[in-house]
Order: sequence, then structure tokens, then C-alpha cells
Amino acid sequence: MYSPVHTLILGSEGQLGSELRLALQEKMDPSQLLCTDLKAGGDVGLVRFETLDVLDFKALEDLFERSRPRHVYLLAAMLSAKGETNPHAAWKLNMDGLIAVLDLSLRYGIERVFWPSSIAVFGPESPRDPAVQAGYMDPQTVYGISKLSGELWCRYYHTVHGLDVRSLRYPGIISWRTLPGGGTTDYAVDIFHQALASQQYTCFLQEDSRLPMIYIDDAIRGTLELMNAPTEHIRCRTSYNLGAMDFTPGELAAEIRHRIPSFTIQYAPDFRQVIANQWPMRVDDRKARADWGWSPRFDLAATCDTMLAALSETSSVAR
Ligand code: AKB
Repeated sequence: MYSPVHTLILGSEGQLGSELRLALQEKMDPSQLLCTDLKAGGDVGLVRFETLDVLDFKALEDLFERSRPRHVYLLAAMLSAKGETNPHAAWKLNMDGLIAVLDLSLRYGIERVFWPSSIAVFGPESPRDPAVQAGYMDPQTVYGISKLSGELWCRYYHTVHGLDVRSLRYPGIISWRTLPGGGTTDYAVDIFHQALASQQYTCFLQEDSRLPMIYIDDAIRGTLELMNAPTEHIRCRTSYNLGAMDFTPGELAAEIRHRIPSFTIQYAPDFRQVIANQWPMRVDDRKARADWGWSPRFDLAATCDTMLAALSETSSVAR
């Protein structure tokens, strides 16, 4: 039996969830934070943690009943590349999980819900440079279809039921504490690990494949700024484009080579290239900037400096 908590994170041990947990742990009384995931991840300190499958509706319902959160972050999802290898499982997790959480949030009077969308909502016929906030969308991956459908469900629950659900379309997220799992933008994380471990990397995207990206600190800050913004400032109830930087594997490799001169890269594009070709090169995030003051802080150089310093530090601690 739990006493009520302020914030519930569902999917707290993934790339985004684990960093959000750390950020919230610093900002609030840890006893007010409840985290769940399919399996335990890192050290959660004083934060309460339960293993939970968001597709287990009874368990989810029981969790809402016991913890009565005010804010809920639903971060459990299957990403683009993994989703293409198991489309039905991706659809089930990404859709059924969302609708269950939206229903329970209504029933338990949750004040604010956060759900992540992605640049995967765009497709080959969408404007790519930049992707506009509201335009033609034709996602070709199951992940992208689930994200676009999820955005419409979020807006539906807001319009019809008044649920305060907020969302961001994340670009590729670059972080060092955990590895991303199953995305098309994962190369931009793996490359740093390999650059330090073996000074060489074989990239699954081609040299000139430009994609929008964001450093994790900006992604977390943006998420919390969106969640803390006054309700009347949230004028987009599907999901906000979130821009930070964009680069190609070739440009990222060159930045790494400035810092590790022996670093080399080869290119061996695989099925993820087809996905990357359909995604935007840049995003137009003027709506997020205008509505709730979004402004990124990390560019490519700052991201490289921070990633290499953090990963060098963690590998020297491990030695
Ligand atoms: C992926 O590559 O699938 C994700 C995303 C951009 O949503 N990182």
C-alpha cells in the first residue's frame, strides 16, 4: 500500500526515463516520486520502484489506485527500428499502453500527463527541411504510425474529456548514462562509445544522412518546462516539434576526430537508412518557442565535449 505520490514515471529505466528520474529526484522529495519499468535498472536511491508491464491493465489500475499520482509520465515504448522487426508488438505497446494510461488518468483525476511523440510522425511526403509543426504527415514505420495516432488520441482526450495531456516530438536523443534501444538515431550515441573504446565506428546510416538531434539535458529540461508551463500557454494538444541541432554522421565523425585524431568511420547502411530517409533533416519548433519559451542550449560541439568527457570519466571509474 502506498501513500499518494506527486509523480509517476512509467518506463523509468530507459534512455529518457532514467534521466527524467534523476532530474526529478533532485527537484522533489524522492518519496513523492514513484517509478516503474519492466525490470529494475540503475540505483534508484530513495525513490520507490516497482516492476510493471504497462500492458497489464489490472496491475496498472492497481498502481493508480494505490499511488494516486498528480503527474504521470508514460515513457514505455518500442522505438522505430525495433518496431519494424515486430510491428504488432510495437503497435500494442505504443497504443494500448497509451490508451490505458489516458483512461486511468481520467478516472483518477490526474492533473497532467506527459507522453512522448517523435519526428517519426513525419514521412517521405512531409516537408523535410524543416518539418513544420502542422502539415502533411505520412509516417511509414509502425512506430511513426503509432506516434501519429497517439498524438490524435492525446488531443481527443484533451478536447473531449479535458485531460491535460502534453507531448513533445523528440528528435534523436543523445545521452551517455544509458544506451538507447532500437532506434534509427542510435548511431549518434553508439559512435561515442566506439570512438573511446576502439577509435573506429561502422555507421548503419550513410555519411550524408542529416537528422535532427537533441542532447539529453536539453530534452529533459524541455520536458519539465513543458510540464510546468501554465495550462493556458499549451496551445498545441497533439505534440510540439522540439528542435535543437541537426547533423550528418560525417559531420559528427569530423567533430569527434577534432577531439580524437585517430578516430575513423566506415559506412554500412542497413534497413535503418530507409527509415532515416523518410524523416526530417531539421524541425521548425517556433510554436514551442512561442508558447512556452523553448530554447535549446547544446549544439554539436557542446554535445561532443560533454559526451566524451562523461564517457571517459565513467570508463576510467570502471577500470
Ligand atoms: C528512434 O530513432 O526511433 C527514436 C526517435 C527519433 O523517436 N530515437
